[in-house]
Amino acid sequence: MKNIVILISGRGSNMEAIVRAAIPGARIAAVIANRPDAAGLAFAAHHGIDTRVVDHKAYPSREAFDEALAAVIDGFAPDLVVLAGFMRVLTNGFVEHYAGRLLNIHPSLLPSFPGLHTHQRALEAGVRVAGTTVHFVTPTLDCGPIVIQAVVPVLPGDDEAALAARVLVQEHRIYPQAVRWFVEGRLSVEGHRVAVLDEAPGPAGWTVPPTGA
Ligand code: NHR
Ligand code: GAR
Repeated sequence: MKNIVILISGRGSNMEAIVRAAIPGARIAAVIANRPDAAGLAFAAHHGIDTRVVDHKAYPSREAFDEALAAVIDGFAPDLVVLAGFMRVLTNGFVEHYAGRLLNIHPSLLPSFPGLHTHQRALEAGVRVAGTTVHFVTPTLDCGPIVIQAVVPVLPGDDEAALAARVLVQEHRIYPQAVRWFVEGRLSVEGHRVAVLDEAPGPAGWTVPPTGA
C-alpha cells in the first residue's frame, strides 16, 4: 500500500477527484492545507481522511513554514506527496527532501504560462489551445519533468472562468491517472523526460475536439 499525502489551499476539487478515483494500492493518508478555511478539508474529513492545517501565516519565513509542513507530512510516512491547488511556492530544501515523490498540477500547457494568473495570461496571449500539466516538482517553479498533459480548445467569447472550468474537467481526469501510474511504479524520470512503462500507444492527454466543431 502506498501512502499519499495531498496538499491543498482551497476548494480541493483535484484532491476530491483523486480520492474518488479509489486507486488500488493507494491510501490517502492525509490532506493538509496551508489555510484554515480551505473548503476541501471538509470533504476529506467527511471521507474519514486525516486532515491537518499548517497555516503559513503562523511562520516567520518560508523556510520555517516548509520545515513545519514537512514535519507534519513525514508523520504520515508518504510514498507520494501531491500538490492539488497548493498555492505556496516551496523552498529548495523542501523540494529536494521529496525529490521524485512530489507531483503538481498546473492549469496550463507547460512550459507556457508558469506561475500565477495562468488563464488570464493565456487569453491575453491569444492562444487557440489551452490545457493542463501534471509534473514532478523541482526547485524551479512549474519546470519539473512532465508526466501527462491534456489539451482543450480556447473558444470565442471565453473568459477566465469559462476557460478555467473547461481545463478543470481535464485536470480531474489526468491527475488521478498520473497518481495511478506513480502508484503502479510505472513512472521513470530520465533527465527532463518521464517514461510511462507499458503506456497505451497514442498521446494519453489528448482530448476530443469541442462538440460541434
Ligand atoms: N514550489 C516549487 N519549488 N516548485 C514548483 O514547481 C511549485 C512549487 C509550489 C507550488 C504549484 C504552482 C502552480 O501550479 C507549485 C509548484 C503558487 C505560486 C505562487 O506564486 C506559484 C506557482 C504555484 C503555486 N504563490 C504565491 C507565493 O508567494 C502565493 C499566492 C497565493 O497565496 O495566492 O508563494 O502554479
Ligand atoms: C486548479 O485549477 C489547479 O490547477 C490550480 O488551481 C486550481 C485548484 O483547484 N493550481 C494552481 O493554479 C497552482 N498555482 P482545486 O482546489 O479545486 O483543485
